[in-house]
Amino acid sequence: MKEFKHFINGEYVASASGKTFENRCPVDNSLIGPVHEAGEVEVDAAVRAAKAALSGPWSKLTQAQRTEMLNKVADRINERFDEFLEAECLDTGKPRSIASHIDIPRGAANFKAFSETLANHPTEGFRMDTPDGKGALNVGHRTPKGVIAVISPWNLPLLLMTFKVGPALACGNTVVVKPSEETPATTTLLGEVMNECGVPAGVFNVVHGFGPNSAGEFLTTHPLVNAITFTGETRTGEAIMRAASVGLRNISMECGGKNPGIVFADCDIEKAVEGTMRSAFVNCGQVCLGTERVYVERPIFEKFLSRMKEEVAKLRLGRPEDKEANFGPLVSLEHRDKVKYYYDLAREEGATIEIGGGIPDMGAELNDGAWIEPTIWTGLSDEARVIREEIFGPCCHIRPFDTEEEVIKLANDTDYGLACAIWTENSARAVRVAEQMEVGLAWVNSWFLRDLRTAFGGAKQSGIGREGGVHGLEFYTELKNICIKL
Ligand code: NAD
Ligand code: 6OD
Repeated sequence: MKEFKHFINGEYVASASGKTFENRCPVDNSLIGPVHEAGEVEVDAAVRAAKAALSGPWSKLTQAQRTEMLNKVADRINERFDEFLEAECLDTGKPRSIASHIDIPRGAANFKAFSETLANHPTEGFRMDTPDGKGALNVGHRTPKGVIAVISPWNLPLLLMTFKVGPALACGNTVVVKPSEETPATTTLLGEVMNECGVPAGVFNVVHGFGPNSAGEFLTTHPLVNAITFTGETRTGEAIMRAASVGLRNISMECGGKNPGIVFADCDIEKAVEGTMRSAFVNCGQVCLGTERVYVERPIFEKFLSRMKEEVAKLRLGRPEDKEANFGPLVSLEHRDKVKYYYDLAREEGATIEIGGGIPDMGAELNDGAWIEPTIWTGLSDEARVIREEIFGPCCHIRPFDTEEEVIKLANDTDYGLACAIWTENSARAVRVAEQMEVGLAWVNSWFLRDLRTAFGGAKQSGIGREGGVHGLEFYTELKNICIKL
């Protein structure tokens, strides 16, 4: 049995209160082990350790030394790949074939990509005229923002946490991470890697627990936290924004989505089916960028729908270690209740259930797990709640459209604005439509294809700010202008 402790000032520590909660594997609801729940005492200790580390050996490192250290962290994650893989798959139930291609490699890459991009980013400089004719030089100077609180979700636990920790540390900050209560394992393991790579104590800290009246709230309301970076639901983001407003702390928000897929009749239909299958069903549909609304141009609607149904029928549900399996359970029984609620609501709202719609019989060994069927609906009204609310499960609604103008309007008719996927072989149309989409990320003939130098984030209720590449610099550093009179 594993035990998940906090990682504070370079050491694993138990909660003073002795309070723990259970971490269960969603494959069969078996107990993985107890997780210590941080109270105000542990959160305060972690934040103070992070604050102190800002003026310790960490602050003396040059950018090049920091880059070298973070590269080592990336290498060490790769050396301990199998341990990270096992931990991630136990916590989430996802197939190893997926975690070994997405979660763990990206978890490592996040420590290399940002430090290298930032190290090569120029600083702004302006020479100005002055009345005495001698002029002045303005030079931008960036310093770390300070202690960064990182609040992360459960769907891609290592990947999404390191997407923030990587750039935060590359910019010279220190961090206190509060991973999701559902997935404490890989963040806890990362503490060992930090120690192995010589990252000074207090630079990387982890506290476990829940949101309200627990570690999440204690961390985001702590006055010594200088900025908060969050990934999770929009409603949680609102609560964190309220907490951040006290003391005027900066925030970066990566929140929910209700992303459209737009399939034009001039697409390569097999590519569009393959891409939409991934965007709707990979990671059991638990990807913020995932497609829950698919709009298909009428001439190919029937063919596209029938190809999607054929492919869904081929999905293989199974344990993470099952080499044939490409579809795992949802992250928890609680999340399954939420997704199942929407499956039932779809029926009530008049959907035609094209495939799926229920809970599969997985046999005696797995029936206690959080399994759910991959599902396709048609026939819902554009006002249905199933069309408007984020479900975060393996499901999509497919609806025909007739004109480009109509589909742009439909796709944008949402409070969210994270991502879209456009399928067409007409590049002029692809650009025209992409430019009109109210989203932070528009993919054409692809989905979740990531270049870590690019901006990542959402429009509307999907987020505030951009991270990725040099964009994190604005958030993770304080920019000072130094004006030198010549
Ligand atoms: P969630 O909002 O329930 O939880 C996210 C984190 O916030 C967890 O660590 C949780 O404990 C913490 N939290 C909850 N309430 C809090 C509070 N009041 N104060 C401080 N912390 C609090 O989200 P989730 O269910 O873990 O993840 C799924 C959601 O995340 C979906 O909406 C999905 O779209 C979104 N998401 C967005 C992105 C993105 O990049 N835009 C990426 C992944 C997931
Ligand atoms: O690829 C990334 O950097 C990223 N943040 C992906 C988010 C996926 C959401 O579930």
